[in-house]
Amino acid sequence: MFTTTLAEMALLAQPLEMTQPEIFEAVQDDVVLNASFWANIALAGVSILLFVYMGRNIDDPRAQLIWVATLMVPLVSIASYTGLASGLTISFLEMPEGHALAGEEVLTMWGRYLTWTLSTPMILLALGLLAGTNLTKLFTIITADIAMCVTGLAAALTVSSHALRWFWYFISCTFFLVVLYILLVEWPKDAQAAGTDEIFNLLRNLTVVLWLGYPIFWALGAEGIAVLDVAITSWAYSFLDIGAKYVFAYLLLSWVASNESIIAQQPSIVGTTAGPGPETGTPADD
Ligand code: RET
Repeated sequence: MFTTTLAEMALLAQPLEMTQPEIFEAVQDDVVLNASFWANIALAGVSILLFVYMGRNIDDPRAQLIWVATLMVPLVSIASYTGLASGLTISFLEMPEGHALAGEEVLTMWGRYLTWTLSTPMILLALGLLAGTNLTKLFTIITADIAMCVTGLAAALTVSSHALRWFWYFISCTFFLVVLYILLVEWPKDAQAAGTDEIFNLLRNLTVVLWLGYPIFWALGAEGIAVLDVAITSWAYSFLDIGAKYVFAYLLLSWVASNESIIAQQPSIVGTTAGPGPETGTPADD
């Protein structure tokens, strides 16, 4: 009897399962959606070449680490958008009862959330190194950020319960608050001590404003309350990506390439203090 039930379930589930070539075809048929992927593939390709060129003379190991982390951003991006354009990291999911599109199959670009777990830590690593922060804050922000992306992925993939989709979203937002706290409260102090506050504050503002856009578009898009369609949401993410990744990386790398000595003077990252360590010979107060 149990086997019959499973067989029946499999039969019921069949019409919802689309093959990868079918998803690829659906993406190709939606010209606006497809363009949102290819525009980013092209931009990521140009950025990789440009960033390699911009970093060619950076010698200091710490400045090189910022450069490598920054370069990883378009590298992850090109992989991410190739996954979407090929249909590999897209699924059609039937939304649960209570959702605005309940019972309908909604195109879910889950590959985005997956690859953000790789690209966003690189952005934060580069920013943290620029601010001259310590290992504790770097570890905290990066783990909170990865948790934000993974729970965001869970929010997008949960189809058993509408309430649980939003519960995952809420958990993800809580991790996002940790990220925002370090960006807005902790790192500005570190950057001031490191003498990198001007460029840090510019990049921090760009990051905070654009990153806030992601949960907003998630909530408004087909995965959330569905007031925006899938192609518009995809373009919104693609535009946010252009600013949060390529513009951010370009500004950071051009500053690092011409201010390498400031980065080189910062204390070692392996430690738990942001200020100068005992090895710097800082005189005692007394
Ligand atoms: C989600 C939905 C759940 C709640 C929150 C989100 C935040 C996402 C962010 C993404 C940033 C992405 C970037 C990508 C660059 O490659 C997952 C949308 C808070 C902040 C900058």
